Amino acid sequence: HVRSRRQRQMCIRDSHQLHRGQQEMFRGQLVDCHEVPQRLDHVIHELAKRPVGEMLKPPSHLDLDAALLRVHTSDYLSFLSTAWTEWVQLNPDNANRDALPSVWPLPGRHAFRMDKPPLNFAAKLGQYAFDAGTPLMSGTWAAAREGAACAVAAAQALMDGERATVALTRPPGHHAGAAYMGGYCFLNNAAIAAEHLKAQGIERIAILDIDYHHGNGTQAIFDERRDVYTVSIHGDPLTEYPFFLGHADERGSKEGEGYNLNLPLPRGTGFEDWYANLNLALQVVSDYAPQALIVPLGLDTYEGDPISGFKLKSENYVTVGLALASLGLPTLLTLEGGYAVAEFGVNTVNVLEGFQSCR
Ligand code: OKP
Ligand code: ZN
Repeated sequence: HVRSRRQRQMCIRDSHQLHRGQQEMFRGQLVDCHEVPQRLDHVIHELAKRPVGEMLKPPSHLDLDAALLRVHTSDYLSFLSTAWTEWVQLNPDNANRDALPSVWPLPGRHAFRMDKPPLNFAAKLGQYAFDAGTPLMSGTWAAAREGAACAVAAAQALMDGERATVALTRPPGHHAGAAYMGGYCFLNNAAIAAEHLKAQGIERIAILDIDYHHGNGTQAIFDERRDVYTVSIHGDPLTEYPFFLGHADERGSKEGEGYNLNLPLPRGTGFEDWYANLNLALQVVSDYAPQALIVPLGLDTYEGDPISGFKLKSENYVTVGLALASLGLPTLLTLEGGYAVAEFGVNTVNVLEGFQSCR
């Protein structure tokens, strides 16, 4: 399938600013959100100084609903689309408060009734969210949709012959499952991009997640699939969020057995050990011989990240970008975590410049 591809990267912009949560529940108290609009503003600012490609907006004619339904259940999407209205209907004062869940059914663990979904909206939030750290507010649905539109547009641009495309998404996506939100994520942008590529005839896709946190949503979505090989390098879930998935013995199920690889690393891991694992992951991806690579790109592996525990330095991200490009695959990057806000732009663009420098 080797065709001549343009070397250009293309970044897709969205109206992410509509999503600005106020506070998240963190160890028993509400703290200011880490996942803030300024993150992406720093990336856009840095891209203006060091352009790596064209900045495009997703076209308006995209069939976004069809793209979302390839990954998410219709009941979850309809929950998201009416969530804010229902939250405010619960209590008019809620108009100034973000929606956060506070009660959960622990599906599969107890005799809770899963066959009688509650009508109470506070309970519905608990049905569709796996943590209390993911505020949903008035602009969340619009921003998440725009982010997903960027992912679809980035996937389409790969189909149209780009060498690499970047969906500048926020909120992030890799923790969102087919029917749940959590970890600041609502729609799984990487999975949506993968399914768009599949719908356009791409048969084998690798997803290599290098965010600090395990991409539990993406793993779960493709758990029983061998046409999408999921790989994740992340903080060991014994001590790191999202805690309940991401161990090395999770190799995929049924048809997908052998098509998931987790590389958990201890808190405190520095670049040398992390990079050895990246190269291991790249070898596994290369052996799979996919037609496209999707990289959920988190910059929270950075030494200065306030909620994470790896020790990568800003200059290391150039090497990371080069390594990703060395596979020579059509590559789509989605933006995930990274909470050292001031350094987020430089670190992100370092990856993109490193990628660009590969000949
Ligand atoms: C998102 B991404 C618990 C809050 C814990 C959540 C971290 C989400 C990271 N209430 N923090 O992978 O960067
Ligand atoms: Zn993360």
